[in-house]
Amino acid sequence: MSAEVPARTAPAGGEVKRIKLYAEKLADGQMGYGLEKGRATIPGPLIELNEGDTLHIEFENTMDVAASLHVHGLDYEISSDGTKLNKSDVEPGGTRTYTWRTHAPGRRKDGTWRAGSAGYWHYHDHVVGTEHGTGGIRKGLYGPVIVRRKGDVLPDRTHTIVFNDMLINNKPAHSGPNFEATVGDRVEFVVITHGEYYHTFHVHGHRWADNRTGMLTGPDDPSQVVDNKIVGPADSFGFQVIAGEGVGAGAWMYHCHVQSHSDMGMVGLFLVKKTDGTIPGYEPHGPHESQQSHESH
Ligand SMILES: [Cu+2]
Repeated sequence: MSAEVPARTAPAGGEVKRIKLYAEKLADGQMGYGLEKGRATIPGPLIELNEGDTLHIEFENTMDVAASLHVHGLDYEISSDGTKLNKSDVEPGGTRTYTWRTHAPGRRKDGTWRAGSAGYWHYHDHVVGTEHGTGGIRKGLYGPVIVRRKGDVLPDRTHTIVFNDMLINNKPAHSGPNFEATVGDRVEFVVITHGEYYHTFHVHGHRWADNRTGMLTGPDDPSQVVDNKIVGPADSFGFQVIAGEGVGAGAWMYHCHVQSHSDMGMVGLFLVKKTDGTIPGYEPHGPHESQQSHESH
């Protein structure tokens, strides 16, 4: 159990990395990003970097409408903005390399402090439907980005939860997504909001610190500990929990806490199993397909 041995931590960055990313139409009319042709998902793949890394993304648009890639929080030149305004979108069938850079924090020559890139960020289309990508985002063209600082604690597993209009990860209302873990696992959540509404993200039985990492650095860390957070369009944050810590296994709900939104189905489950694989008091019913997760190695 990961909470009983020293946590693994992020190394220093400085690497130059390359990936391919595809924008694709999905069978149900939605749209997704994927690392391989035919494997697009909603949300798109988790992109993880360490402060100081550079990422070159060879982006291929396999769709019949122009699309793009626009990132929040990272450093990019205007040619990697991913907007029609700067002609950095990609025509149907076209490819373009977007370059994202990151940096560690440090003191400027004028004595002020420059923030580092570390954070829970996200990327999305900025072209489909309107010049703000309103149609692309609505159909699923979005995904998570994590930039870690040297020494940040690494999770066993990362899950992404996107409140997009009244849906979670573009799945039908009342159908999750659900995420599985075993008691003691160190589980990381990236929470992103898109669309027209403000929401409140709440998870049962677990809480986090309202700061960059979602974790307290020690007994004197003044960050507020919360289990509920208001989020609006294009907000993103993340945190880690030890699954079932102090509370045990169970089907723990997470949901938007705007009451009418919960009632309309903005609800999923954090399914925390005992080591024997069982979940006390939980009888699966209805659609409860578990989401793919990003396992750490
Ligand atoms: Cu809501």
